[in-house]
Amino acid sequence: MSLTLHHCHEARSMRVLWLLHELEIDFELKVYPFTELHSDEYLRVHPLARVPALEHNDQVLYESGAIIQYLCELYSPDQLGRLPGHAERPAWLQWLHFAETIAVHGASLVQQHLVIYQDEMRSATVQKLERRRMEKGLAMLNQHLSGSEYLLTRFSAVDVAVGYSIYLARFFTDIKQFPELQRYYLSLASRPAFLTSLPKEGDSHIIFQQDFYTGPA
Ligand SMILES: N[C@@H](CCC(=O)N[C@@H](CS)C(=O)NCC(=O)O)C(=O)O
Repeated sequence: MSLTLHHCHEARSMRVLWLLHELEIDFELKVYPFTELHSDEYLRVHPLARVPALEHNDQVLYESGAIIQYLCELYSPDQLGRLPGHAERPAWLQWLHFAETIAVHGASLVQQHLVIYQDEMRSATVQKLERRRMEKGLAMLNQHLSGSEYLLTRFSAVDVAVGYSIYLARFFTDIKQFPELQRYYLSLASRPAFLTSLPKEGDSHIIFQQDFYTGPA
């Protein structure tokens, strides 16, 4: 069995890295600088030169949600996954994909704050819109989590998918305004597998050089 994850620190591939650590299976990790994905070699793995990409034997997958579902079905159908027929299967699928509803706004804010570095090219309107739409998603999560430890009845891979999206959102909004969500995130962020998926002290090529990026009010 050969399993290789292509990863950039703090990017969506962190979801897959975190999940692989939760699964406690052997894999090879290839880490790239975020700005250096466009080599001919990597374009042969992922035609859009993005991360994550997962190679499993002769199979290549490059959507984090699909990769999470694939890995759960192979390695943890009953613990981290929920198979068809399980009462929580519809909710499991919904949260898995809801993770991207939050993350797309985070990714847009990364572009606004970190990728576009000429001030005159940034848009205060786009920043406000993206942050507010992201916060609406976080508020909905906050409500859902009231009195619940996890998104489903027990920890599963959808907590990994959504947990990464909250990790990303924290750079652009103060999650203290969502107390249930903050409690949930802090609990996820203390898991050994999450901590192992973070960049290590001194790692270069991290995306976030600051703890918080302030935008227009
Ligand atoms: N929906 C995809 C999004 C993948 C994606 O856009 N990844 C970003 C990092 S978070 C990327 O590789 N960006 C590099 C680029 O766009 O050049 C997923 O969830 O895997």
